Amino acid sequence: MPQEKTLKEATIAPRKARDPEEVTICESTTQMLRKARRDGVETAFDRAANMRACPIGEKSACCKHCAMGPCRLNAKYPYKQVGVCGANIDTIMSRNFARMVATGSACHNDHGMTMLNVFRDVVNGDIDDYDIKDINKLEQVASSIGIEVDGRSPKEIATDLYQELEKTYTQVEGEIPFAKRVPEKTLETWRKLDIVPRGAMREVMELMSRTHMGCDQHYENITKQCSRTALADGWGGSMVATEIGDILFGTPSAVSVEVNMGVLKEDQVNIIVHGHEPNLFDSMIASVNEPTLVETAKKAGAKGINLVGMCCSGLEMMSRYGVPHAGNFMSTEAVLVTGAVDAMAVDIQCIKQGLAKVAECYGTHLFTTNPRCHIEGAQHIEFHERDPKTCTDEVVIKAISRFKNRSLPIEIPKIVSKGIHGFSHEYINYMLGGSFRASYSPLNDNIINGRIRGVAGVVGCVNPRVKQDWVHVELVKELVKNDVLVLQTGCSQIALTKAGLTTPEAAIYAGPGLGEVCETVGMPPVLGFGACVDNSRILIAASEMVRIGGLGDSIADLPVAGAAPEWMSEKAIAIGQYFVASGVFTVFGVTFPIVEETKFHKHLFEELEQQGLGKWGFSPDPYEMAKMMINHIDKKRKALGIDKARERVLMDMADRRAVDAG
Ligand code: BF8
Ligand code: SF4
Repeated sequence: MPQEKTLKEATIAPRKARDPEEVTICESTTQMLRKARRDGVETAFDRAANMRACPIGEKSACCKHCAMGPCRLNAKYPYKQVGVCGANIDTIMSRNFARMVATGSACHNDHGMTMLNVFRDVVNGDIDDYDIKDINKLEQVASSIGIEVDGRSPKEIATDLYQELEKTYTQVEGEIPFAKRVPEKTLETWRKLDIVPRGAMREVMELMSRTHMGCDQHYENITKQCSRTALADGWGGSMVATEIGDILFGTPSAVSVEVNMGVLKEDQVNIIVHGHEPNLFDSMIASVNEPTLVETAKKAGAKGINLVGMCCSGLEMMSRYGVPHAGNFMSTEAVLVTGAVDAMAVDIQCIKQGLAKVAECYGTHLFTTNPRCHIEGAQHIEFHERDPKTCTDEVVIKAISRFKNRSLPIEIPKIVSKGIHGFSHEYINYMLGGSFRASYSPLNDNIINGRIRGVAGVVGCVNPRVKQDWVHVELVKELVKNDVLVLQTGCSQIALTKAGLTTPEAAIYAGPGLGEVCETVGMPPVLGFGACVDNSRILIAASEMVRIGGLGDSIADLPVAGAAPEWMSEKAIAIGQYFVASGVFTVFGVTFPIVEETKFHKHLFEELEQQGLGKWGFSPDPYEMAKMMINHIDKKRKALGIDKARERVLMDMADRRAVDAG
């Protein structure tokens, strides 16, 4: 049996082993980590237990930007030393931080640009396999940046939209197109600080150039370019990815979805798509529904072909089509341990190289599909948007043959959580106001009258340095208990779904004010917005709250806060920086890559706010994090003069309950 042989060959005895219950609260992952241990298979959880985070790198106190170094400073005495070139701790840390922002922004922009290229090819008739699914959205996006839509054909509008949005990437002077959507006062602040993005390629290039040895050596000036590059992500590449995704694949609206490893089916061919761009997934949906392939699967003894998603690819398709989702980033190796996955197809970003070894152990086909992402040991079948099914059909065929030859025992955790997802900005408008008076006014009203204390975006990764999902879940429970409405994206949204907080019934976790609103509208206290690029939906929601009025003139005035409690990726740092630059207090957990009590730290954690932007915060503790966010929300309520309203509401409700009880 070739599969048995590979399983034995790959056997690794972890040096240090932590109890699965200690490293995750996800029951499926726990069960699979136990099985992995029995099978002698290693995962990132084991590697994290055996790889102590480098204490110097963790605080960003080292530099390897030239061969006079690498230089490392002492994080305990940061100002005692400088690098060989004389760079001090603030320069070294801000340059390292800048490169994280540049990489994160580059990732989202690269993704957005791929989407835009597909859109161009669809409009020009060079691609037949995709189409413009949402004409309404096309018109909305076009008119939001000043493109005439009345009396014009979708093709005319789309052609102009493509040409305009291309500037998001390629423009060298001026302001990116979606700057037009930024609330006026926020944009004014950016102009004053000279941080309005020109074009993403230029901003990323300039940030990389500035961080070369001997170039920009003032942390404040580096931070400015960090903001501009990060804003080119949030209001640029990510926003294009979201909007074009909606135009091509449909704008999400509330949909009930099954999440967790129990969505795998023992008697079916199981295929997982993991990564970030929706193109591969959309074509995979077409392939698994291809009658000849379904027939082949049946002939191989399968009841059918079961397609599920993971990470952000999964979120893209669960929000739009209700496709089941098997789990977040720290479950991608664990899911292969079920032995039930016949093929996993990946595209870009957050794809652990460790998957190749685990896939080999269980005889799962691991396919890379994107020219940007090959993995040693994985099979590469390149995906071309102009001919997408050649790749996805082949993945399905290989998956069927693996199903036919399954020889290892299969163990699928019987755990599934249902949740409601697909809360696009457009759907929230409709949900709150109905189709005739779609509006954010009810949201603003409920914030002003105090039923909803404020809004928090809780987003981002999971990280084996902390207990998987736990920080997310505890933080969100604490926030909703205190009447803070939570918006979610990314791996966080999956963590909360598994914990049961994305159903309308979860209103019982909410405080009395938020609970009442949830019950009236029939919505969960935690609204899933989708993948990480869909953090741009949160920016749009915040802008809409400003536009509707009553909550200040800029995003920085709103009673809102953000958090990425289990972050790990450079994309998360770029997202954090664009939220901060947009005016949002943003708290990160796990660790923060800066030495405390340094000038650069003070700049990010205090001074940016004084410039009219948001600011960074840090705490690894979910309760402390919630407290920081709630205090910030209350500070903003007070500044808006709406702090008293909340006291009245809570008193009213207590009175009402007393009356009811009577
Ligand atoms: O972009 S939340 S682990 S999957 S980086 Fe990655 Fe983090 Fe998950 Fe999607 Ni986002
Ligand atoms: Fe050292 Fe300066 Fe070179 Fe960095 S750029 S490695 S601090 S000499």
